[in-house]
Amino acid sequence: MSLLSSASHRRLNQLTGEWVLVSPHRTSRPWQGQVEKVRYEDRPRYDPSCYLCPGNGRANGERNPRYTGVFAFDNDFAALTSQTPAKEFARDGLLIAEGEPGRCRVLCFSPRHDLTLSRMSVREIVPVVEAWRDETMRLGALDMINYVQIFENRGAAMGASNPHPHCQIWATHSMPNEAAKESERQSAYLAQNGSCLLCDYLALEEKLAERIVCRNEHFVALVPFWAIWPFETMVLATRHIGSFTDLTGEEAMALADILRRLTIRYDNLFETDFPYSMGFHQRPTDGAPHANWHFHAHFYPPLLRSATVRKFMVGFEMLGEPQRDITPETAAAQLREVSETHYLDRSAP
Ligand code: H2U
Ligand code: ZN
Repeated sequence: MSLLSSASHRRLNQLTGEWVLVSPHRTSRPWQGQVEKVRYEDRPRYDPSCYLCPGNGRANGERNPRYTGVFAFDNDFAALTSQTPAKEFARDGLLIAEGEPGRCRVLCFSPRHDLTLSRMSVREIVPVVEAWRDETMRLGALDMINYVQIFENRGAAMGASNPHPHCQIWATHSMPNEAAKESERQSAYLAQNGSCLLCDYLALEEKLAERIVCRNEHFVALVPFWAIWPFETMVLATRHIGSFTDLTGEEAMALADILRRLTIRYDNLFETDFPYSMGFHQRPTDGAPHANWHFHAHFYPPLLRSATVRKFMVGFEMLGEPQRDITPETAAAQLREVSETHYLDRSAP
C-alpha cells in the first residue's frame, strides 16, 4: 500500500499554496452515526410563494417577468453597491480599509421551480452557460469592475435561501482572496516554468487517471490531489482558456454536458438532492491579458457519508489547517462508480 493511502500526511494545494492534512488510516474508525436516505424533496413546477418563479413578486416589491428561459436581475439585497468610492477609507496604523464598489446579480437557470442542474438537459443548461458568459462580459466591461465571481449555493445545508435553481454573480473592484491567491500561484508558476500550472496539472492527472471522475472533449472533472472537502471536485478546461468569454459554442455545450454529468453523479452518490457551493474562477476583467489564468470551476460539497452526515470545518480545521480522512483517490473512485443516469429517472426494477 502506498504511503499516500495509509499514513497521515500533508498535501500542498498548488493553486493556493496552502496545505491539507490527510489521515487515510482513520477511515477504519468506528462510525456509530446513522446512514440515512433523504427523499428528494417533491417540489412543484411552479410555487406561487417563490420570489424567483416567473410572474411572481419579489421581496422588494418588483415583479418578475413571465420568463421562459434564463432570467437575471440585480440582487435586491446586494452586498456591494456601485456608488461606494474605490478609495482608502481608513489607514490608521494597523487599521486599514478600502471602499469596495461592485454589483450583485441573481441568475435563474430555469422558469421551473423543481429543477436543478442535475435534472436539466444539456440543451437547457447551454443558455445558462451563455448567460454566465454574457454577465461576465457585461459586468467585466464596467470601469469599476475587475473581477466577476459566479457561484451557486445549492441546498439549505449550504445556505441557499430558495430551492429555485439559481446562482449569484458578485462583480467586484478588487480581486477576492481566493482568486487573488490562485492568480499569484498561476503567475509564479508561469514565470518559473514557462507553462501553465493547470495545463501541466491536468496533463499529470490524465496520465495517472486516479482522480478523474468524468470527461468529455473539452472538460475534465476530477477530485484534486489537494481536495479539502470529502467529495470536492474541479472542472478544468482542456484548452488553455482564461474565461467564459473565451468559450467557443462547442466548448459551451461541453461545459453544460460535464456540469450535468457531474451533478447527476453527486445526486446519485447518496441518492439525495446533493448540496454544494460551486463557482468559476476566471481571468480578472481589468483589461490586462492574464495569460497565467486557466478557466476552471470548483465544487465544494459538505456531505461526507450520507445524505445527512456532513463534514464540519471546525476544531483543527479552523485553528490549524483543513483535514480529511477519505483520500481524494477513494472519493474519485466512488464518484466514478455511480451512474450518470439520475436515480429519479431510473425505471423501477
Ligand atoms: P441564495 O439562495 O444563494 O442566498 O441567493 C438568493 C439571492 O437572492 C440572495 O442573495 C436575493 C438574495 O439577496 N433575493 C433578491 O434579490 N430578491 C428577492 O426578492 C429575494 C432574494
Ligand atoms: Zn420558484
